Amino acid sequence: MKLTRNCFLVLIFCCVASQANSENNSLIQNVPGRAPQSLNGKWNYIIDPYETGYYDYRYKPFDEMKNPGNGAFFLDRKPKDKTDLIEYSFDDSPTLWVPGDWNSQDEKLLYYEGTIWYRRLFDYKKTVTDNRVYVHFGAVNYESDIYLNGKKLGKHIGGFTPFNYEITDLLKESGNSLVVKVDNKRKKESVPTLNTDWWNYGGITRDVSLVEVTKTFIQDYKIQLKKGFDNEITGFVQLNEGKAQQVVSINIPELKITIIARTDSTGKAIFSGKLKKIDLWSPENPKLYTVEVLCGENFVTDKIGFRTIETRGTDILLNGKSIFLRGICIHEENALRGGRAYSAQDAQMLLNSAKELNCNYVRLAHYPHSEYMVRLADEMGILVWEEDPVYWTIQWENPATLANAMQQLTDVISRDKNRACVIFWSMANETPVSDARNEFLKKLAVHARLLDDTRLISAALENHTNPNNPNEKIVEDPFADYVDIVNFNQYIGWYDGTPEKCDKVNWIIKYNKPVMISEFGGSALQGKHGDAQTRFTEEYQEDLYARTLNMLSKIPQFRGVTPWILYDFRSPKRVLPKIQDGWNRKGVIGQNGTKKKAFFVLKKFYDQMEVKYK
Ligand code: GCB
Repeated sequence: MKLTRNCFLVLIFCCVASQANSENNSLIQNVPGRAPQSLNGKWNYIIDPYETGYYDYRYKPFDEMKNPGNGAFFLDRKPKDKTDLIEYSFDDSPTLWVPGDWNSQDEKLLYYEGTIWYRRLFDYKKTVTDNRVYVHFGAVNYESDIYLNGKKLGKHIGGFTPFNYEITDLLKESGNSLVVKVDNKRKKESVPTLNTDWWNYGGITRDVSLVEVTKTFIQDYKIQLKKGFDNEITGFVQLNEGKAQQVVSINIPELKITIIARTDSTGKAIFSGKLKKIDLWSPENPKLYTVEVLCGENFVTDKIGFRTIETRGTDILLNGKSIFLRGICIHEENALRGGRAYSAQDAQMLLNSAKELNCNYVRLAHYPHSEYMVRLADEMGILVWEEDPVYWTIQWENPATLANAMQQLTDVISRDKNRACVIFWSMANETPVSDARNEFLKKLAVHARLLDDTRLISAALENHTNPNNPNEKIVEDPFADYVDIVNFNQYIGWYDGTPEKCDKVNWIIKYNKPVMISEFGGSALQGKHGDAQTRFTEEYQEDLYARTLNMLSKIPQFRGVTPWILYDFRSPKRVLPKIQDGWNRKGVIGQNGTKKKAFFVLKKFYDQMEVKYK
């Protein structure tokens, strides 16, 4: 009996899933470049901690029923007459701003983790009858079920990557109801898992837009320098349909180049072409070329930079020249507002601060940040590390967890594969070594290389102390054999002794690869002063920075560093009253935007490194 019931449920689930997948819902490349219509703005919302609008009283999901009835919120019903019983109303519910997290918009939602339903009404008239229309979400944290005019478009898992659904057949010219059930409950099997050191901001945290495209259109493309060459571009153009023999052209007008290719039966055209003289992209010269991709009447324009990145022995070579990465870690948060960063202005604020430090590089921790960040980094000449949210302890042996991590990695690579600024794909942060974890990370690394062989693979690893010598620190991790750059986090002077310990420590790192320190730091409450021995003072943090940088400079393979972190950030783990009050204080800039003393130590070091590597 039990078996029959389970089989039945599986069947129903398959129906819903295959319905959603019957359209082509692969990611659309370069949404900002396709004149999208924004659905940002005020959305009505209903807080639903018991998921009353999703499950009936027998805990069966309404969206798996033939006739869900009046309880299903996604139907966005109104009473037909005065006898009709409907116990919710989007029309009379308050509004939240989209994009944005819910926690910082309403005090009673600050700590909320659970389900909130969003609804937005809109009209849309296609410019050409035959065209297709997609709805695109920059990111929704963490799980979302999406419905248009009462029909389910699909379910998306993962809080930091984009997704889109074709809505052509469901779209009306007026009165469309787009309903999104967002659930940010942390779960053991999720990526990230239950335990993190950042705020679990919930909501539709990035832009929502409608994208109108021709019936056959350029869904995706990759245009990059061929691995190992600085005078040849290669890549692909993918149509949304499996149409063969379609002529595709890639034009770079400034270089007077046109490359023609033809699609195969899957609608994919692979191309390559020589370039005569090209101005390579670099932090000193963030040159972006206008690139046009055409197929019949459909075309997309993008701005793309070309550069090479590789390692040779212990050097990182950008366009063939050894570089030192003067970096800083960044969370996707606007500290001044105390909420998720989501706009072009937020990205500008964060990257301007990194520039003020004289950075040529940022680590976007601990999950993919918005497309605004990487597009702006491309323009500003800031190299970028992007990271899969495989953080601390996830379920290494759970195939669904691996599939989830793999999908998030796939989507960020898919979205940002044309950005010159992105040089690293990071698989994970501070994960404990075990056979299962090593296998998990190896699979991610193999997958990332398969999707993109032009960038470097890394992960923020850990270090350990020689049991016979407390001043000997060792970096040794089986996954280090699979990365291009050995990156590790270390907190000598904060979690491990006091800053003077830095003066005594000797590092043993037996890898003939570039070594970077992906985190170091300590907390200081901005404006709190004292001597350098007093925890949480700016002086302590300043001293820790000076001694750490001195210590790290002695590592022969040292080629870059991203201290933890640019701005203070919210974390429910940080409960010390009057000092932390829900904030991790390791920023070199405080919650109010004021630079701490450590900021200037770091800047001075970066000024010196810039000269050294000129
Ligand atoms: C780490 C983590 C980072 C934390 C930081 C800290 O190692 O990677 O997410 O916020 O330490 O402040 O303890």
